[in-house]
Amino acid sequence: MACSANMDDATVDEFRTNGVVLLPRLFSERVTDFRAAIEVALRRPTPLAQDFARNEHGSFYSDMYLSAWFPEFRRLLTPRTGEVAARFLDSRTIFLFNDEILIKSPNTDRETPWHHDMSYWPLGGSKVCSLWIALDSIDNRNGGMEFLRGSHRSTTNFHPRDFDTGNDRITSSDEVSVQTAVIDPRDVISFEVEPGDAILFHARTLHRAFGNRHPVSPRRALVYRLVGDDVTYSPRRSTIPLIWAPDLAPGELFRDCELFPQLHG
Ligand SMILES: O=C(O)CCC(=O)C(=O)O
Repeated sequence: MACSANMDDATVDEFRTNGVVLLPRLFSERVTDFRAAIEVALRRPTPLAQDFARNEHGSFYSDMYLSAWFPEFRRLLTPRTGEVAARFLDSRTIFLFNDEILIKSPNTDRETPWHHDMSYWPLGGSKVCSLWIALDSIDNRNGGMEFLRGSHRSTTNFHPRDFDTGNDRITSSDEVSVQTAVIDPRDVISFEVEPGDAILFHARTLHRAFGNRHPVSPRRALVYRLVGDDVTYSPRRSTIPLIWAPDLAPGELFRDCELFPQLHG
C-alpha cells in the first residue's frame, strides 16, 4: 500500500503514547478532488451546516455527514482511510462515523476551543479517532491545530463546549468543564502541515485550533471520524445531531449500515 511508510511500529507507538501523530503526504494526490468536493458542499449546505463565527469577522464553517449526502464525498472514501485507522487503532474492522469539513475563511479570529471529541458523539468504546486532512498550508497563524500530549489516556470526561458560544453542554453526569484541565505548554504539540498531510488523533485527545489570520486564503480541512470494533452506538442528551437515524439500536456494536459504512475488515 502506498502509505505503509507512515505506519511502521515507531509511528504507531507515537500515536499510542501521544494520542496524535502526523502522517505527511497521506492524501497528496487527492487534494484537487477533496477541494472540488468542498466547493460542491459549500454551494449546497446540508441541514447540519453551521457557521460558528456567524456574528463576527470571517466564518468558521462546518458541515457533516458529507458522504451520506453527496456522491462527490462518497467517491473519496478509499480503502486507505480504513487501513490507516485499523492499524493505529488495532482494530479488525473500521466504520465511518462521519465526515466533516471545517473551513475558516480569511481574517477569522474565532479559535476552536480546547476540547476532546468523544463527549460530543453518541459513542461508547475506545477505538475512535479522527483523520484531519489539511487542504492548505497551515500553521499557527492560519488555523493550525494543537494537541495535549498523552491526554487521551486520562479517564476524565469533559463537557463538550459549543464552538460558537464557548458554553459547556451537559451530555453526561460524569463530566467536568474542560476549563479545569491542566494544559502544560511543555506538553502541547503542534504541526505545520501541507495540503494532503493528515493528522491522526484519538477521540479522547484534548486539542484546539487557532483562528485564520491570513488576509486572503481560507483554511480548509476535511475530517474523517472513524470507529473500530469495540465501539457502540450510545446516544446521550446533547450529543451532535445525525443527518438521519441510523439503522443501529442503542448499545449495539457498529456494523455496516447506510449512515456508517464499513471501510475496512
Ligand atoms: O479544524 C478545527 O478548527 C478543529 C478541528 C477539531 O476540533 C476536530 O476535528 O475535532
